[in-house]
Amino acid sequence: MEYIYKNTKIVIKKGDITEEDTEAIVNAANSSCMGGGGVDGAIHSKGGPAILEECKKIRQTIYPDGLPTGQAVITTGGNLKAKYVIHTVGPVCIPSFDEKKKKLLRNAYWNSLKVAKENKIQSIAFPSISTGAYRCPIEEASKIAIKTVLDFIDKENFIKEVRFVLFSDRDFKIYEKRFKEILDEI
Ligand code: AR6
Repeated sequence: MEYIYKNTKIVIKKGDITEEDTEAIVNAANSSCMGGGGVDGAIHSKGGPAILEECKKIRQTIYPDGLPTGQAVITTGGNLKAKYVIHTVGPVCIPSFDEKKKKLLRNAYWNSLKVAKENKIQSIAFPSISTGAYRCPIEEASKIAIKTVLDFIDKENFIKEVRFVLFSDRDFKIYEKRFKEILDEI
């Protein structure tokens, strides 16, 4: 589904984020920033070694102890269609998804958008951060994802398009339902 929110096109779709042609795609990374499984593994594998090279430089310079949860950094997109990858780290929701974790998930979306803005990026695609290996419940995480993006647009109306790219039918349907509910509340 598509919706225009204050000049920004919001798209909710099912797909593989590594195929997206937005200027940037977001990676649900871990704090090592050196790759992993899930969407992270897919991005590094399709994007090629140039992404890891830049991640290593980031680790050697600004984040020697790793990328803190909720922060975001940018690298090349390597061989991907997207010119950039914005790497962020969501919270781990085992054993619980408490208020602190919710704030960290919000920060992951917010800081990814902030990095996009700083780099004058006009379009961005997000996966469902933290709802895979990090086990945050997607019913609640989807609400945080969508609300944070709308809040950022309210504050910093800068971006032409934001896509939420969901890997399964189930996740796609949850996001679509959540988005409609949020729009009804506005
Ligand atoms: N395109 C879009 N979404 C995808 C793709 C893809 N190609 N592949 C998986 N997903 P996860 P997390 C979905 O586990 O929970 C990694 O090992 C997936 O179905 O990738 O934030 C990192 O290195 C799920 O809905 O990320 C970290 O160690 C969503 O992406 C850790 O996992 C997120 O699942 C991060 O865990």
